[in-house]
Parts: sequence; C-alpha cells; structure tokens
Amino acid sequence: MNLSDTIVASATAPGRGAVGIVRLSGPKSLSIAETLSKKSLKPRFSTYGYIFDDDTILDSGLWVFFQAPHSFTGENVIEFQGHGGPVVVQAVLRSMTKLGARIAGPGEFSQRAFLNNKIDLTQAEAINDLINATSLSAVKAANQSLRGVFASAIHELIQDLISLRTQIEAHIDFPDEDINPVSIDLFKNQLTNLDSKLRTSIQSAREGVRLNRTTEIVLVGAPNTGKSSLLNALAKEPLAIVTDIPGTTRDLIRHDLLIDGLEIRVTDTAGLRTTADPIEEEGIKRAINAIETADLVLCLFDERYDEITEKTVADLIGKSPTTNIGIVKTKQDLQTSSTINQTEFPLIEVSTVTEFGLEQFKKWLLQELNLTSNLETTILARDRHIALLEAALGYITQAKNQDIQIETIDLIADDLRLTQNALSEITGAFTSDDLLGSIFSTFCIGK
Ligand SMILES: Nc1nc2c(ncn2[C@@H]2O[C@H](COP(=O)(O)OP(=O)(O)OP(=O)(O)O)[C@@H](O)[C@H]2O)c(=O)[nH]1
Ligand SMILES: [Mg+2]
Repeated sequence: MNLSDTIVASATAPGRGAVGIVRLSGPKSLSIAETLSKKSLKPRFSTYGYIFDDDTILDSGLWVFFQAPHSFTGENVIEFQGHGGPVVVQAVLRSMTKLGARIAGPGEFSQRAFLNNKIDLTQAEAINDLINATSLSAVKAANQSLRGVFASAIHELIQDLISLRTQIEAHIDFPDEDINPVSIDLFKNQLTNLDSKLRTSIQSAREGVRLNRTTEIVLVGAPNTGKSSLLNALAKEPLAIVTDIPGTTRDLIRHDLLIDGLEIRVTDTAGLRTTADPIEEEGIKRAINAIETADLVLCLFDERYDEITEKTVADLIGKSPTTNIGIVKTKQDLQTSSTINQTEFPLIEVSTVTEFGLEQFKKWLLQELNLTSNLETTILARDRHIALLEAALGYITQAKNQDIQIETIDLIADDLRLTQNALSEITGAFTSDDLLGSIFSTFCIGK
C-alpha cells in the first residue's frame, strides 16, 4: 500500500443530507485545503470559509485541520464540512483530486490508521462492526473492542508467552545441562495458566461473534402445535396465518425480536410430517434447512405430548439431535398434567392464549443462547479471531502434553513461537497483505 499519496473521500453517506463531510489524508492534505480555501489553517481549529474552484465558490463550510500524528490516520488530515448534496460533494471531491489527491478505496483511512500504529487490527475491525451493528448490545461490544479491551487481553497473553519463551529458550543454548525440576514445575504452571486464559478468551470471543451477527432461532414442531401462534405472540402482531387446520404454514416466516437490546431472528416453519402435497413438502424441506443453520432449534410440543424423550425429538427433526435444542411445551392452558421431560434439553411451558410463560420465555431464550453474561463487558469478535485463538490453544495443548526435558525443549519452544504468531495475527502485529486486503475491503469508502 502506498502511504505517500494523499487520499480523499466523502465521509458522509451518499445522498442528500444536511452536512456533507469530505476528508483528506496524506502529505498534500494541508496544501490542497489551503489552496481551495485561500486561508491558512491552524491545527485543532475549525475555520469557516469557502471552497473556491478558481474564482467561483463551490461551497461554504468548516475546514478542520488535524495535524500529524494527532489524527485518525496519523497523517495530516483535513475535513471539510460543507453542504450535504451529492452534486456539491462530487464537485468538492473533484476540486481536490485536481490538486493531486486520489479517491480512497474502501477502508483506506482505517488501513492507514492501522499501518501508522494508531489502532490495531481488532480496533480497525471494531470500527466497521460499530458502523454495521444491528443491536445496541453490538454497539456496546464494538465500543469495548474499539477502546482496545480485546487487544489488551491478547497483549497480556502475548506478554505471558514472551516471558515463558525467554525462560524456555535459555535452555536451548545449554543442551548438556538438565533442566532443574523446579523450573519444569514452573513451566508447567505457566502453560496451564496460558491454556486457561486462552479458553476464557475463546469463550468471550464466541459470545462476541454471536453479537456481531443476528442470532437465529427456529420454531419447529408437528402441524398445529402452535408455532405460528408463538411467533405472532413474540412479534405482537399477526405475521403468520393461524388456523386449526394442520399444515397451515408453508413458507418460512421471520421476525427480528429485540430482547434486552439484542437482536434475535425467530423463524416460524411448516409443521413437520409426511405429506403428499408438493407445496407442503417444499415447506417442510425449507424447515429442515432452517434447522441446519439455526443457533437454537426450538421443538414445540402441545398438550398431546405428556412425555418427551430424545426419540420424540429425533422423530420430529428426522435425526438424532446434535444442534442446540430447546423444548417448548405449548398450549399450557389445555394441559391437564405436568410434562415429563426425559431429555437433557431444557423445557419451558407457554400459552399464547393466556400469555402464560411468554415473558419468562424471553429470558430463557437468552440463557439457552448463552447470552446472559454481562453484555456490558463483552467484546465484539469475528470468526477469524476464534480460529486464531483455537490455533493458539492447539499449540499450547501440544506443548503442555510434552514431557518437559532438555530433549523436548526445542519442540516446546517451537509450539510457543507458533502460539505467539497466531495471537499476533489477531492484533495485526504479524499479518499478511492478503489478510489486510480482505479485512479492509469490507469497509465503506471514506472510513
Ligand atoms: N388453547 C390454545 N390454543 C392454541 C395455543 N396456541 C395455538 N393454539 C391453537 O392451535 C391451533 C394451531 O395453531 P398454529 O399456531 O397455527 O399452529 P402451527 O404449529 O403454526 O401449525 P402449522 O402451521 O399447521 O404447522 C390454532 O387453532 C391455535 O389457535 C395456546 O397456547 N392455547
Ligand atoms: Mg403455522
């Protein structure tokens, strides 16, 4: 990537708006701005003025100068806050490219911030995640990552690793001397410690990944068990047709439910049964597909089922249950005796007629989705982070399983080096151009 040129882009979304912000970054930013404004700009001050195209005025607004290195990108950055019309913004951009700036690619400002060590990769990712957040919890979690909470957890692990590597690698230079048993115990302790810290990080990254996308739950059950009624009750509107005719629902019907600021997509499906009706059959096929991708499959059973076993569940979904399953006992108002749950899956009873259990159902959902931990402290994470944390854990486990002695010390040192590389790739300290390209290309232009 070329850091010596000056990039420019609109920082506000395309279309009409009250304000349009155009941002310049790079060595020519100040001279371009001073030429166009015919003013001298002071760092950290905003200056009211015009944008001149030769002697005609293109726009008026505020010029703000962030002097390197005290700017988002670490370079000289200029923001022109003018009027938010697409034609004005285009004209402003053109006046700047005429003076030598180049239109920025997606995420190029953030990429420069990363390359100039203003932010690490987890923070750069958090910027994009914040912009794309679909729930308040995701916003809070993205801010945690943006503030560097995730990065510091990784740095702490790397510091522990460096300290252990230094102690271990010291022995490599003295292959004829046995390692003192006290040191061996110390190494073992440190490896165990790293192992458990990594597991904790993986757990919190998993929650973070979940926040970064909409959690999907699917309602399945035999026809007439009350799936559509439950969806409607949760959505508080009659989204799905409800009748007492088995086989009413055919299409997948979705509703994004907001529980405690967390977005959960609930999908109602066709009742599962064998059928000769090709339309219903297609509906059932879609239901089965929805089961495959859901984070939690809620199996609905009505008052006709007084005992639920693993087989009842397996018969319903057509395979032995491996995904996350929850059991919803519906039509509680019609129930005469309590249900015997012979499975290991949690069960909740509801009635959409009396609204029994509906409020509790939402809390239960969060719990079953493992989303009840303190969301205020959760970081936002990506699959990439989990994969690297798991790779790191794999190397640590390998090192831990070694019998620590002078003959194996090389192997252990190597595992620790690989652990460190995996962790460094999370923050971007050790990374490839391809990875950077794929991360920043998903950003919007101007960010
Ligand atoms: N008494 C009682 N009846 C209910 C309850 N929930 C649903 N029903 C009734 O059960 C029947 C079937 O409800 P639906 O919600 O359409 O069931 P479904 O599982 O979506 O059915 P299909 O789409 O055909 O698979 C309707 O007559 C509902 O009024 C409940 O909590 N209590
Ligand atoms: Mg239905």
